[in-house]
Amino acid sequence: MDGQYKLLIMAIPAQSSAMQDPSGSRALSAQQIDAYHRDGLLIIRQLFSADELAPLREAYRQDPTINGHVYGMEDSDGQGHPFCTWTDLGDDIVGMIPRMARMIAITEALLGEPCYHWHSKFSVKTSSCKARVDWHQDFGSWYDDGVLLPHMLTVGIAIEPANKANGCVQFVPGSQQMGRIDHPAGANGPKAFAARVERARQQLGVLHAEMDVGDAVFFHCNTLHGSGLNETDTQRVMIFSSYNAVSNAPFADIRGDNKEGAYMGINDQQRAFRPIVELADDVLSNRSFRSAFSHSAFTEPNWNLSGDYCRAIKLKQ
Ligand SMILES: O=C(O)CCC(=O)C(=O)O
Repeated sequence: MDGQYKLLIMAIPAQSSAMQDPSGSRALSAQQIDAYHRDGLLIIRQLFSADELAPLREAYRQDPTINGHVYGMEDSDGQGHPFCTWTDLGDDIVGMIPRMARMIAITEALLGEPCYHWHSKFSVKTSSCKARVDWHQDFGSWYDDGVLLPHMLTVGIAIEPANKANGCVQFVPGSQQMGRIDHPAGANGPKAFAARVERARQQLGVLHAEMDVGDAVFFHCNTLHGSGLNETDTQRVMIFSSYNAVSNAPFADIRGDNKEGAYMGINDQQRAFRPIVELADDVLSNRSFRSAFSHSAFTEPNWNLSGDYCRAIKLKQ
């Protein structure tokens, strides 16, 4: 299955014209935008330089609990995959990255319209982490937040190198064309879902998104993805920032019971449209931030969920 797929990875080098002039569709070539719509993902090499991310890497190494806010998302084997989530964007590095011009310009070029911030998270595989991220589509749960259209995407940024051995993210390219799949629920749900994912993997192939520090992958909210175990003694540290189209803000009357996403503890106000205050692309290189992550309000996960849907669990520190 693996490796059947030959993705033409579009790369723009650091300090390319896209970053110097990150406005609208000029951020990407037409070929890159076409590739995203075909594959449901687009990898941009060196969207951030290692120097820009160095203070964040250092802060994470000093405090991998992120001020005590890391929790586990339980996988299908009952293991906790470390996450730490935020929706409000402040003036520390993690609050600034999602607002930087290059992030917004590329997101809007791919969505084809203005965007706002949905949420961001650290997603980490420590060397001791025995968890995987089970295959899923993000829209599987976001749909139940009351959004009408899958006009949403996520940017995954490698803060530390991500490779096959330490559990880089895996994608089924083109799977966004399947539309939203029913996620595990009810008696036959998990079996049918697993069979459908397996069919998709066989037919469309799997891409391991190996990334160096500063590389980024933009992916559609219906693109199937997940990740395996970290078999190394390195840390796989990534930030995922998700965006919704401004025109696609949730409607209360179509809101469902988002059991799959409830564990993150994000409320309706935090999902509603809030204008994004865009920042210049030099805020990291100019060190205009107050701290790496000490000035962000992280969400408090929902600890008390029961049933066979995603759960937040405490991690051993
Ligand atoms: O960190 C990973 O491996 C995947 C994270 C993910 O799938 C998600 O946050 O939706």
